[in-house]
Amino acid sequence: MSKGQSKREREEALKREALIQQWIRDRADTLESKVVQKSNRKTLDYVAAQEVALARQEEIARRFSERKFTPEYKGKKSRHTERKLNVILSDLHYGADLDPKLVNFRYGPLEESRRTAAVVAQVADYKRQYRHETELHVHLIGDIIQGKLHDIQNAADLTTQSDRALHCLIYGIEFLATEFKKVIVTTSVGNHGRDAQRHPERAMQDKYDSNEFRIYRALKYRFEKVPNVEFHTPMRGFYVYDQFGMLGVMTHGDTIFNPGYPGKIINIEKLHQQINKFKLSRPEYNSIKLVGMGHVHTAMDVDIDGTMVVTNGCLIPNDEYAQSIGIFNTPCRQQLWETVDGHMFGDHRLLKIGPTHDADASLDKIVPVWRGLDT
Ligand SMILES: [Mn+2]
Repeated sequence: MSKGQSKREREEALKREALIQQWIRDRADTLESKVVQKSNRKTLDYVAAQEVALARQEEIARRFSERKFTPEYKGKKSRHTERKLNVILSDLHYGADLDPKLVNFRYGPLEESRRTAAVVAQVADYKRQYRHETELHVHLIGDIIQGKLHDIQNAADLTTQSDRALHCLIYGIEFLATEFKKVIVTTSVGNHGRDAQRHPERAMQDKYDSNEFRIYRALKYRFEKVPNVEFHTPMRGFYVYDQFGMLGVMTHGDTIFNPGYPGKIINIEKLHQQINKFKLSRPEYNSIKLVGMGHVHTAMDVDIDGTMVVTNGCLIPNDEYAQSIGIFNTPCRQQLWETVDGHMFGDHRLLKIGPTHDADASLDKIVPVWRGLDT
């Protein structure tokens, strides 16, 4: 306070100061109350929101507890279902004797025995838990032997080829007959097993008159007395079969249907036309649900306008002929699927065969390695 101020002046100054302080306090109170109000509002909003949410949850819970709809689907019942397991065995080309100096893989007696064993073992391992209700259908549809098609000096002699085919197939089918309550084998001939003297070119007439058909008949007689093996060797170039009232047709695929060039082009549009023509040829064929073929060496399944077309792979690795037309690797596959009432092409599995099987000596317990014509 400066000198010379009167008492009155000092009092005035103090009063002013007190007024300012009061104003600040009042302002602070106002501000404080505003902050409190704001936070109260927020709190109230929050509480209100919680209340609403709770009310909604209660309402939803009440509606759920009062709902009229109760689900009736309780999952699949594990009832007894008759099953037919189908396997296509084709394009085995036994006796081809592929030389690993000329192609990617060797394919001789050891490989063909082990590959056959690998296929039948995979068939036997399929859904073992349903074995008591499963019947096995083997579609043995051609190119069982390599034959003498492109060069009479290539591959094993025909007697050896037949012997090796009989060896592998007898051991293989015998094994399957110990695994399934019933095994039904139906055959169709391919192009490789043709009798070149009778049919130097593709067999158009009496196609059955072939080396392959002779092997099929030998197999049939071999299993004649085995009670759970049935063997059918129809002479016609295709056969129609019935499972649960649904029809399928099987053929090798070099005649009757022409699916395209092995491993190259499979013409769906052309196949569609051929299938339709086939279906129209007889009223009962109209309902055919499945068309199975070998020949193309390419495993494929395609639904063409409601008809399942299943083409098979092969057992033989890529051969010199395939290599010559620019095919250098062929995945070796055989087709396996289950048919149940109402489902012609049900659960499906591609059986894969490859070099690991060639090296697996444990497979010799199922199909021993062929040891020669003099044993
Ligand atoms: Mn073939």
